[in-house]
Amino acid sequence: MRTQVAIVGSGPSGLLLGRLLTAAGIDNVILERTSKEHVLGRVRAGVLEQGTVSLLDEAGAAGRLHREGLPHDGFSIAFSGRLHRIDLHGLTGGRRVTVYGQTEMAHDLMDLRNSDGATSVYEASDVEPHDFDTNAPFVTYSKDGITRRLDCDFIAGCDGSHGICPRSVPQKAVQHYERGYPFGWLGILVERPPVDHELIYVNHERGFALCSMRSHTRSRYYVQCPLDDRVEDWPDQRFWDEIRRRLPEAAAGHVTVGPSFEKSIAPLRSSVTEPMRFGRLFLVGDAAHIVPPTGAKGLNLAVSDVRYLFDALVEFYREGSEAGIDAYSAKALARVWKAERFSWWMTNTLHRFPETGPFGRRIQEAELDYLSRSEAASTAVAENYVGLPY
Ligand code: RFL
Ligand code: PHB
Repeated sequence: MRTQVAIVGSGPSGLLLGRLLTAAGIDNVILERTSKEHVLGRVRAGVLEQGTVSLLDEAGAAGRLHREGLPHDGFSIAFSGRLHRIDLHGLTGGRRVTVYGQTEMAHDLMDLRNSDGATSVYEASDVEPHDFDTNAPFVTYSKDGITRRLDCDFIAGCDGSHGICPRSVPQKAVQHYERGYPFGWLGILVERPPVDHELIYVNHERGFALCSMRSHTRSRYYVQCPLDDRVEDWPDQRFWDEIRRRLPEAAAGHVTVGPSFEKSIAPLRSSVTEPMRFGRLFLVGDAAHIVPPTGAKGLNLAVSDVRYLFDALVEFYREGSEAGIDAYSAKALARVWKAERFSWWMTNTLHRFPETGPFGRRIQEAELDYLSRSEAASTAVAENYVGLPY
């Protein structure tokens, strides 16, 4: 089989890149290790920046998002028994975010790919990129026990942090930056109305908590938990008791409990791989960088990478110019590092870090008190939360 762009991974970055390329007349094939159902079963991001929505619009994939997504003009941070609202709309000259599940976005993009008739191979095992330091790269994979070969012009590594593309890059050409955090997020989904019409991030002495949502009737909650906790340690009742203890009284009174239908624990990590291009292989999204979810940046960064790579590929195919391709890594990384910084800052400011002790706690209180009294500080948070310019 031959294509122009071989895309490894059918997460949001692979699907969106595929759709944009198809719409631009550039042939592409997606190779995904798992099944369609598995991709759609993962509950992850919920907050989309305006730039993300714009690119989905450009891809013709935002119809349902505009009907069902929830535009949010602000969010709140609870600390020391107080609530500080970040007025995203007022502080950023009218920008906002949209609450729409990553699962729904993946659904919409898969439906489009189906109607486009573009090729996706699900349950492709042993995917491996080859010869990407030449002008004739190819990818091998197995399907139904048969080894196959996909020749291409370029390989887009959209296969996440545990993917094969990030593992295939020449180790001596790579710089890897990494920071772990000594806790995870326990998240649940419940078919009950959210506590508030906007998100509430909570700094509490028992640990971080977040009240989010997927719709007016479906809530998503998270609490900070020890890294070695297991889902079985958290029956629903314990979760509800814990989140209510961490919330300010008024908000706690608005928690509508119900049976959770999804419960999972995610570790928190920051990492960046530099560069993001190796000859004819590009790393895109989580394959190149991970942020802790506190700033709601992971999916949005994957989408800005797609924006840069798509433009570069169009420039290559339409004008025969490699300038965009050559600039991809530096352009993407400039935005990535700013989102890394913001996500790290949000994480540091809102979580309980056992090792920093009372000093660290006082610094957090001072930081949050300053934030609540300074419009400049709140503006900086708002600007980053709605998304820095591409
Ligand atoms: P994905 O989504 O990990 O997709 C990669 C795909 O590649 C496949 N794959 C392979 N395919 C073929 N061969 C191989 N060897 C392969 N290895 C892997 C995988 O099966 C998968 O289908 O990466 P992508 O597309 O770059 O997308 C990144 C986003 O999924 C991620 O950044 C976000 O989910 C992060 N995130 C959030 N981001 C936001 O912007 N806003 C949020 O509110 C937000 N909340 C979150 C989050 C992530 C979370 N977790 C679970 C880490 C909340 C949580 C709890
Ligand atoms: C979510 O709704 O899953 C969500 C929202 C905001 C975050 C992280 C996750 O910062």
